[in-house]
This record gives sequence, structure tokens and C-alpha cells, in this order.
Amino acid sequence: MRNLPRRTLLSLLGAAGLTGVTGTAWATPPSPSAPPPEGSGVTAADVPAVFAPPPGGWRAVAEDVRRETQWSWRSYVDRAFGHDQIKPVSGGYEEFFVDGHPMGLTVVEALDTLWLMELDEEFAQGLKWVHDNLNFDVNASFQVFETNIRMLGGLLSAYHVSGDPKLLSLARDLGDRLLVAFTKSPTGIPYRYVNLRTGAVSSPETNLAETGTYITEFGVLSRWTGDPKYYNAAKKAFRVTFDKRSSLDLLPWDVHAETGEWRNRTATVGPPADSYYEYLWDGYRLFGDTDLKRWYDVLIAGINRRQAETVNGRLWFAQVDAFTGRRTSRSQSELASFWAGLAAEGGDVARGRAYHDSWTAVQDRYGVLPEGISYPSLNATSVGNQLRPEYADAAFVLWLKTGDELYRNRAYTHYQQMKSSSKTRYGYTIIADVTTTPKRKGDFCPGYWWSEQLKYYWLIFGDAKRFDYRDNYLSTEGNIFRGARR
Ligand code: DMJ
Repeated sequence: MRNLPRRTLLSLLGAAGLTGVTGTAWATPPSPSAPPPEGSGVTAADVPAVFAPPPGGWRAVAEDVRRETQWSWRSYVDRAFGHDQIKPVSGGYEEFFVDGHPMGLTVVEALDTLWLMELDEEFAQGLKWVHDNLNFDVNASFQVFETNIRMLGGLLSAYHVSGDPKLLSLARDLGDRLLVAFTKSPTGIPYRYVNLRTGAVSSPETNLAETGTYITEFGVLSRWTGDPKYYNAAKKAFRVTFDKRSSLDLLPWDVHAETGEWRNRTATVGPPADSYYEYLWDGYRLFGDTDLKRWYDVLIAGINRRQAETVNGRLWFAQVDAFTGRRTSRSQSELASFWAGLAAEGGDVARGRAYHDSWTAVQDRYGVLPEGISYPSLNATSVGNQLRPEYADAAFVLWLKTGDELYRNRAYTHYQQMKSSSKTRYGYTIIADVTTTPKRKGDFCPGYWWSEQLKYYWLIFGDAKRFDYRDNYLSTEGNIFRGARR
């Protein structure tokens, strides 16, 4: 869970002698050479090298994160305001959804992060842009999954932190336009694309993530508008696919929205399946829907039985034939590293810890995780890094769940590595090759960077007074739907 009771957290920190100044929750960082905490499941040899935290401890790190955010935001406003994504090396920009048609993706992704960081002028600047410019009456096809987790989720989280009714009305308008991808489908599995103006749908060849990553955005939209149609559509897509699971309780990732037939046999926990499982758990957490919990439990048990394996002492998840269980690949996408947090949230802290340890070995080797590896050797099979948040996300979740400082240290290593390899003239950029020295940069800052790792860093290093550490929810895109303290 991302909602360890604050009291429990403080007592855990206190028991470890880690609470700092009386009356605050600031923890003194442990020495990098200190042995790993008992019960962490790691040995001293497994502990990654960490950069020494600066004087001032975690508070100083959090302030540093805030400064970097403010500096990056100013560059974005100067060079690319309203465009979807800045190109931080050249100072240009590019659009994400539709060529030549900006949707302010970065603004929408950044809003709740800016608010949580108390960057109120920047938040107001972004909100004004949304009021003045954002309009979904666009005659173009939008990818339903990305529009949901980024734009709908961004608007809903900004509404949650501000209560501004315009944000909810924009979210409802967008939700209605996206819903057509579900209601036009004969099975209830959404088409991948919908034209936001005309409602024309396309691309019935879809996958698990694009089938089942809606229930939290659609669910809070239902809750906040009082209209259950969004939640019901998202749940139906889950039910249809769950009911077609193999006798091994596994799901192939490739499915056809019009026929409901599987288009391949491969089960994976990575893309394009990953957040399907995440949202089963999250839907249960947010709405208490026990069907979702049951489906999650059945599928996770199947995955742990048939896909989990230990290679060279490390836990990984193979790709397997969903109908026979035969292993088909030992490659692993960086995106799968979020699974460490999901496993812990779902109650399997031991597997969560072990899987984070596995990815820490990769971080130790490359500094920055490559997009893909072959896990028996840890060799990179895809050498870029799209400025990814998953490892930091999992560290944040594990820290909330266990109170173990190991995860704050790992997030700190991730942050320092990002600063040293991705910082450039006008912000932070992707890495084209993590194996070169220095790491070769690309020229592009994805929208999720504003919504995800900046927020995870701020919340894990700081004692964010606008965040309820006891009771909260962050979506797959890092959007906050519960736990803003206004
Ligand atoms: C984000 O858009 C979300 O986390 C999504 O679920 C998959 N990954 C990207 C970031 O890597």
C-alpha cells in the first residue's frame, strides 16, 4: 500500500533511531556503509553504492528536488508552454497525441506535482493555461489508454488537489468522449483509438494494458459525478478478459476487442500487460470491489506459480505460453520493475523486496536502468532509458509499506543518477544509451516525468505537508486521487 499509517511509519523510523529533529518526521539518513536493516532480505554485499546525502539530510534532498522541478518548469514555460513535451537539449518541443495539435500534456501531468510541492505560482500558471486553452473537441484519433492515464488522470488529480469545478467538467467531457471506445465495442473491450470529436473508433487489435487500465480514473469520475457508467465500462473490460483466462490462470497479452479472442499465447508481467494487474489491485483498494480482488488473487497466483523464477539468486518473471506454461523468454522490460511495489501492496512483501533487489543489481551495473535486459546475464537488450519512473515508484511504495530506509537510499541513488546523466540545458532528457561513458543523451522529456518521479522523490525525501501519508492513492501515472491535504 502507499498508505502506511503515519504513526506506524514514525514508530518504525523511531525504532531504527532515524527520526531527526523533535516534532518533525525528517529522518537522518543512515550512513551509506551501514549494514542493511534486519529482515530486508539482502546482504551487505547486495546493498548498492549510494551517494552521500548532503548536509541537511533528507530535507535538503527534498528541497533540491523542488528546485530542480521549478527550474525545469520555467524552461518549459519559456520554450514550450502549452506544447505536449519539451525537447530539453535543443529547446524545442513536440506533440504527443496529434502532430501539430498541442494538448498541453506536460501542464496537465505536472499540476498535482506542483501543488504537492507548494509551487503555487507555477500551479496557478498551469491552471490558467488549462482554463484558457484546453478543449477536447478535436477531430483526430487519440489513443484511449494514454489519454486516460495522462489527461483524464491529470485533470482528476488536479481537481482533487484544488477543487476547481472547471477541472471536473473538463474531465467529464473527456470521459464521455473516451467512453465511446467501450460502448461501441461488441465485447466491451475498448478500441485502442477514438476520434474525440466524431466518436469514430479504430484499432480493435489491442492488449491487456490497453484493456484494463481505466478503473481508477473512470471510477473516481463516477464517484465525483455520481454517474456509474464509467466505472461499469471499465469493470466489464476486466470481466470479459478474466473469464477467458487459461486453465493455468494466465492471460496472453494480445486480444481482439471485437471478437474477444486472444491473438497470441504469451503471458508477461511487463508491457503491454503490466498495468492491467496493477489496476485490479488499485480498483479494489480505491472502491473495495471484491470481484477485482478475487480476479487479482487468481491471476497473481497463476503468475507466481508459472512465471516467477529465481536465476542466479535473483527473482524474475519469465514470459511463458499461457496455455502450457512453457517458458518462451527470459527478457525483462524496465517497465516491469514497478511489479516490486505492486507485489508489496498486494500483500507479498517478500517478493516485492526480492524483485526490487533484482533491479537494484541492474541499477548498480549501469547506473541508469536500460529499457530491457536478459536477466540470466543482466546484459542490456535495449540500451536506452526513456527517463523512466518505475524503479523509483516501487522504492516509494516499498518505503511506505515497510518503513525501511533501504528504499529511500535506493530512490536517492536513482535521483542522483538521473541528475548526473539526464540534466541538460533546458531540463531533463531521455538517455539514448546507458552503456556509454558519458551516457549518450536523447532530446525529449516525457510527460510522465512531471507526474511520476518528481512526485515520488518529493514524497519519499520530504515530509510533504499536503500529502496524507496514512491514506492516499497514486495512479499508474502517479496522479493523486486520494490523500491531498488541502
Ligand atoms: C507511464 O506512462 C505509466 O507508468 C504507465 O503505466 C507505463 N509507463 C509509463 C512510464 O514509463
